Amino acid sequence: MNNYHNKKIYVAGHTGMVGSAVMRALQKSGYKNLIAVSSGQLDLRRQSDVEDFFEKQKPDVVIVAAAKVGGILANNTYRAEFIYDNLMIEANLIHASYLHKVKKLIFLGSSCIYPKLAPQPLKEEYLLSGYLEYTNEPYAIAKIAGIKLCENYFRQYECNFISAMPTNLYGPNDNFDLQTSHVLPALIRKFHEAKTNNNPSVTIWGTGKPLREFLFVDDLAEAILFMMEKVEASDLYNLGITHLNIGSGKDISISDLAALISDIIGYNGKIEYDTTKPDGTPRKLMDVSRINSLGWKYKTELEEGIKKTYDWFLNNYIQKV
Ligand code: GFB
Repeated sequence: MNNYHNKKIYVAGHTGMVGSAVMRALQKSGYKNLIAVSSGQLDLRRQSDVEDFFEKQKPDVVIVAAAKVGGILANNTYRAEFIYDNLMIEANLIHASYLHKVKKLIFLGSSCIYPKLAPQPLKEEYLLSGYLEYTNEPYAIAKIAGIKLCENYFRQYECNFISAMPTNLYGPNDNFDLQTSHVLPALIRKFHEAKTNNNPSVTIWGTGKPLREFLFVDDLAEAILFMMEKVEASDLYNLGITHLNIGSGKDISISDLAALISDIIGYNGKIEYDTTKPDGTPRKLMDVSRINSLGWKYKTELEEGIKKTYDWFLNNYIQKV
């Protein structure tokens, strides 16, 4: 168990859904020495600016929650940005952390790193065992590179840098833009607006057949603190694994998710499917037995998490018409 309570912790990407959840979890756990800087003040794609920041701030722990993220359409549209921005952000933060002797770094990826048709549930060992899903290949390649950066900065420089691979996340401070968001927040907004405007139907993308696993973002934040305090690089790499899957271990079809969200919001109209939009990976359920056996398990069931996210949407995001 590492006690970083008097150490300086830098949360890169602190204003995003994951970064803000990590800040909440750190503050709730009594961590006081936190540093954060907005993307307007520091462009993490600029290597010299990142190294100047580290020279000045000298963080002891770095949590890499900064990334260019989005749903299936954003990934498939801004393909160059998803690979370039994420490669630059992670390479600069990981290299600067090495140069400035950061004691612990946690890198965040996503379950899309796994091959499109790998056996389910996905074990950590399945990484790089097959072709990736086309729609999010740029993002996945960048995140796989981040995992490999952490692993090899451990092997060559003994850096205590580890990677967490969360499943599809949702929760407060999510992105509700209908073009760039992930499915769960998009459906919350679609069903809310359809109910408010008495629309006869809601159109969702694809066939509704794909299955997705979901994890409430505050549960992920607790997993990140758990890994910061209790998982060392040597624990992982000497076991022959390069990262830990973080998820609920349960998945649901997009159609059933839509029906659940519609029911929670109280919408009574029809659900229609726009099959011109991509389905993406048919399924990406992760095996989370490793992190569970180490001592972390998800807490928030999907229905409860959707209700909490809808409440946040109503109190913080709702478009005043
Ligand atoms: O959440 P999502 O955008 O990303 O889409 P992925 C999940 C599934 O929901 C797809 C369907 O089959 C979508 O077609 N879907 C239905 C919708 N209606 C909607 C809608 O209104 N909006 C959205 N966005 N989807 C992402 C990767 O894949 O998963 C990222 O592209 C990242 O890189 C993320 O890994 C976690 O789960 O398919």
